[in-house]
Amino acid sequence: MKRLIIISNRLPFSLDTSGDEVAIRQSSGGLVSALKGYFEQNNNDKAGFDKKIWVGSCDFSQEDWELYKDKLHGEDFDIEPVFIDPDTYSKYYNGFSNSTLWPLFHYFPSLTQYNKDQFDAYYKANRIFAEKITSIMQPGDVIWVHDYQLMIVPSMVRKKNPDAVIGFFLHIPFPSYEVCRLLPREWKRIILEGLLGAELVGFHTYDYAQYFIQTAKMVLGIDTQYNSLQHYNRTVKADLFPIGIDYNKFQNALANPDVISYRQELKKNFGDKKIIFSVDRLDYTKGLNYRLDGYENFLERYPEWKEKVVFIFNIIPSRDSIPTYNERKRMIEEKVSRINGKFSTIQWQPLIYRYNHLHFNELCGLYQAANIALITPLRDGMNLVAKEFVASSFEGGVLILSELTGAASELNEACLVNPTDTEEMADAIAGALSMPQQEQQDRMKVMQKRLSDYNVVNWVEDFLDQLTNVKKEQDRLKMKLLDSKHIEDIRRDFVKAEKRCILLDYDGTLAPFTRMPSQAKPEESLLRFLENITGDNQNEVVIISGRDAETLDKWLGHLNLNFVAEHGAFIKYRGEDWQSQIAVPNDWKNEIRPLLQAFVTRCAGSLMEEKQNTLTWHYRNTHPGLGFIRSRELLNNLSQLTANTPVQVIDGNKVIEVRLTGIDKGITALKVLNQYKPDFTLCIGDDTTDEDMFKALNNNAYTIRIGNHATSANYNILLQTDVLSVLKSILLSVEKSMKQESLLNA
Ligand code: GDG
Repeated sequence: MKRLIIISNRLPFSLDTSGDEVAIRQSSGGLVSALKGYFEQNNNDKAGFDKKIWVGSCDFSQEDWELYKDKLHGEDFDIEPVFIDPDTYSKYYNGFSNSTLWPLFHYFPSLTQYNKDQFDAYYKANRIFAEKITSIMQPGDVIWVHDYQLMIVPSMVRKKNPDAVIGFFLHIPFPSYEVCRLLPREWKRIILEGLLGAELVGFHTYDYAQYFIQTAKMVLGIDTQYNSLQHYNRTVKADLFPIGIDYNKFQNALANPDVISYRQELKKNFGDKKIIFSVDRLDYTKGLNYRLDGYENFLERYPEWKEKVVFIFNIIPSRDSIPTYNERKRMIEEKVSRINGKFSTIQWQPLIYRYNHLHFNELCGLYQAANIALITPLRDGMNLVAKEFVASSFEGGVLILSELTGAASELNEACLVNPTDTEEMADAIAGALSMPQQEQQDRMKVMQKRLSDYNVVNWVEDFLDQLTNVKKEQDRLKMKLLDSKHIEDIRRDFVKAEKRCILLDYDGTLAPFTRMPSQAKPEESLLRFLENITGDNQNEVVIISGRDAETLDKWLGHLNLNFVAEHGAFIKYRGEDWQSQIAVPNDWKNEIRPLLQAFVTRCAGSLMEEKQNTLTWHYRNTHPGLGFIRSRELLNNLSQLTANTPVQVIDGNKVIEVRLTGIDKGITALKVLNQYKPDFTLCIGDDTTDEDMFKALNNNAYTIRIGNHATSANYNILLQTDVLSVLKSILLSVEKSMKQESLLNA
């Protein structure tokens, strides 16, 4: 059975047990509106889920749940409530979620609290959610975690269920790195690693996704490529999925008799006055104060509109147990009274303020009756109200929208304003009031087309499709992963063979990368292993590296090994001297060296390495963004400088190398094999330069690449730290490997 498990902080309803009959009250809010839309419309969805389950916390006790759960059958989904004790819940929800993450992610660092106790409660609550998910999970389930309250859940679920399919969607903005870095380091790391427990992390806009990728790069130092992030042995994708609305629900409301009569009543009450409308949860991110200032500025500077316009200003109660929210309410109410006091006449009140929930029909009636929707948050992940107003339009209407909402990146035909610029807002209101009807309709049509083409069902399906694709991509890679059965097959051939050649790259394969190339000296365990296998005359072990001959001699020269230095410029067969493979003079380096030196100066942390036949620019220790940009510039410069020369440029793993053409590890590996004519060949490497070997050896060798890159090698090993144990299991006979282990442990 294919099941979709949705996880959000709150279940989409509450239970009212105060009367004789238990009543179910549906909650309002962006996420609930969106997902309910999907569940209701789409019982036979494309993804083919047989069952949908919603996991969330609730405002009823476990006892009440047991009593009333049967009443909840018949919904479009099953319900799995999560019970969190009130103290933890308050610190997790009012505390860390809404007094740390919410203000910070909406660019209100001055309102952000940093409280360890609250972070711990957030961690604990996330763990309770993760445990609940793990307890109901079955193989094949798709897990979709929602929003900022649950950012650690993906990694917690992953830990217990390594093969789980997990998606995460963030409904609020992801802030730029400069803002995100204000969080204490440990919290930042836990949160980012939490998100990277998912396969796919979704955002509303391109910018949010980019900020996330950059922050992950800066904080965790991980590798990224476009929108893929390499986290340990997994590839995680970050992408944008601008949330849609249930478009038809708002279009259908145009023909709903209750909505029509409410709309007509409104129109009758206000006569030919133009209606400006807004509805928001009470929240400092919504820019309510500036909006009132903007309206006041309009009334002052455009007196010709006096008595011809009315602003219906709706506030929906929200988070009233957090002190900041209550203070704001008082400030707003004072401002509303002041504006009304200043401009009202006996027959006209310019502002109608309401502080309560609206019935859906009432909301639609207001959307339809309004000439202008004034939606001006200081920050908003998306803002569904703007989209709902557009979907409700039937004879025009103008959307005035803050440029700092996610919706602004999709609704270009709206009048975009900066929400703090009260003068611009006033001008936009005046402009909208006198905009010709035809222009209003033209703009609306373009936006409506976009909203109906990508509605909430498309949004859900798009996200789930991408999630499946990322998982498939991971599985494809997994099929190449070297497992114990492959090891056994390779080992069997190794044992049978009379002459064996083992070609091993050094950096990133036998030794981990270090800050400075000179620090990557071989570990004692590696030296003992090499000594052990080279003790058998049937084995020819070749260290095939980009390193210079001197370093290889210094670190490994005392062993019974073959060496290839500088990718093949020099070869040293076992017991012989180094032989140069190059007949051309090295004066090309004089041209290239100054350019590389200039890039060292232009990019702090980078360094140039000069070998006899190679010049290398390393940028592993630079700022990741800057290093990458400079490397692209350098490649560009080099391609011009090396045109029509015998020199090639290689774009490696955080290095750019310049060396003579005709020298590569592939050609060199064939030379070595020709020398020894083995009946068993094993070749391991980690870099682009090793791909030459994998291709050249083709089907005549077992080839393995470290990391999860696409490769011509037969297999991948994900981590460099696993290389030695893999080599031991293949190359040491059973008795020898036991002896080796005991030697190592001695
Ligand atoms: C978060 C992000 C993002 C509101 N009051 C009533 C009511 N609503 C409905 C609206 C709309 C929804 O709630 C509000 O959506 P928003 O997008 O404005 O905001 P948040 O709830 O803060 O949601 C936000 C969203 O997630 C989705 O990803 O857009 O940026 O902050 O659908 O119609 N509906 C009714 N009565 C009300 O009183 N019937």
